[in-house]
Amino acid sequence: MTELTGGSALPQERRVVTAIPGPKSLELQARRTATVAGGVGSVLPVFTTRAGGGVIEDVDGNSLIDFGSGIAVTSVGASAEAVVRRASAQLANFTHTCFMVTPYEGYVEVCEQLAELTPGDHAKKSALFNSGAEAVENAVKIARAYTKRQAVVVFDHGYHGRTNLTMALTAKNMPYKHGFGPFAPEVYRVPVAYGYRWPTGAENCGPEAAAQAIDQITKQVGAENVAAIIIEPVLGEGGFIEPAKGFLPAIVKFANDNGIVFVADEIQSGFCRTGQWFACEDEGIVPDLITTAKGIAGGLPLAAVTGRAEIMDSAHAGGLGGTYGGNPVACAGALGAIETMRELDLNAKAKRIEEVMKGRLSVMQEKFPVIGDIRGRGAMIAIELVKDRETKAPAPEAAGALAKACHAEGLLVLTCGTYGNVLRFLPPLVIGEDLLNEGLDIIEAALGNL
Ligand code: PLZ
Repeated sequence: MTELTGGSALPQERRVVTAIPGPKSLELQARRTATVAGGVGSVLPVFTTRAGGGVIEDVDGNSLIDFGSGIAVTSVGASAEAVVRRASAQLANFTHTCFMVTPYEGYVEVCEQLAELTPGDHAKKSALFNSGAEAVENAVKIARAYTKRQAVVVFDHGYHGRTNLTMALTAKNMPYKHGFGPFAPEVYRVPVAYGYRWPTGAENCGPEAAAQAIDQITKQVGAENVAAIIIEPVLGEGGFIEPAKGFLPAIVKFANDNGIVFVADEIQSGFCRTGQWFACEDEGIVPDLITTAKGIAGGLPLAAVTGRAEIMDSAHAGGLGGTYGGNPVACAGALGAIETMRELDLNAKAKRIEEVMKGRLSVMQEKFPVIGDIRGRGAMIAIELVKDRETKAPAPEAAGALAKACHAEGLLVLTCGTYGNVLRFLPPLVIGEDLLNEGLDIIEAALGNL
């Protein structure tokens, strides 16, 4: 059990002893409402005391099965032994010097790991930051410095963050952008190969969507003005959309042919989440730059831009940085997380989670017409809910009701999608198979009670 859960000492069980949220959580929620800004939401206001392996314990003594991983972060669990050991040792030695003031080995080691693990055998360099949004912003800075061009191309349903530039890159207005403009200029959005909703069907979707995207870039922006094309190899917040086969290679070829920096945003899909170190490996794609965060550091705040050395080196000395970027404790956490991923072969675990989930979800799809589509890879799996399978009218109410029903039973699930109608499953990769199945039982029962 210890090995399976990445070293978490927590009992790996679901335990519901109060209503969820329970009385102590409700008390804390009242304090929170009085002092925490209303704009900061929470999916489920149960206040956490401990978390690890596949569970989250709350102040009322409940233990929830975790199908969220803190939005795809705690792939190794929320208290993985190697993360705790390395980060604690680092904490005792020093918390911070600022890498731009006096450097330390941990930062360099993380960059060495990134060079080894990311796709392609070219010379690579990295720069470290604090959040995913910050990594994406820096990828744009680097691509602009390298190409001496300004335009940035992104896709329908894309999500890249909440800072000003990344809000512009993010597709969905509510809740991410509404009322927060004006947004950064020189950002252009083009179609993505969303197979399930492609008018002429999923089989034609890849090449057709690529042709449309490339046509729009050429006609509306001009390839010679484009610094970067940024895409999530599996679109996360937009609804776990896997671009239809052929789409990504066509876009990469277009970027390569036109001197455009191709950026894979693997912040959600990276680090074993999809059963590979990076989701873009699936179609043999080698990005020029890759942005990572979330799963990289077992829950500590760390993000990176990694890419071709000549592109990464194009920003002038002193042009990239930030006080905390590559904090030593976060770097130690990352080295612990990567160690755990290798030791427990978490790519294999993610593939097994896919097998179990897709097997069970396809049986549910036969019984429940509300499940329009099952998709995703590894431990990044989702169901898209529809009012009826003919029109594919989105059913966000069903997604909300299902999430609520699961929460009441002690299963934490998240929703996503441009239409809010996708229920997504992102368990820690170290979750035990019994908990995984118990979670799926709860989803099945909730579907039956819709
Ligand atoms: N790129 C692909 O998934 C973060 C957002 C949750 P930060 N996704 C979760 C929310 O509602 O804020 C994300 C991502 C992709 C960039 C980001 C941004 O990463 O670390 O949240 O800034």
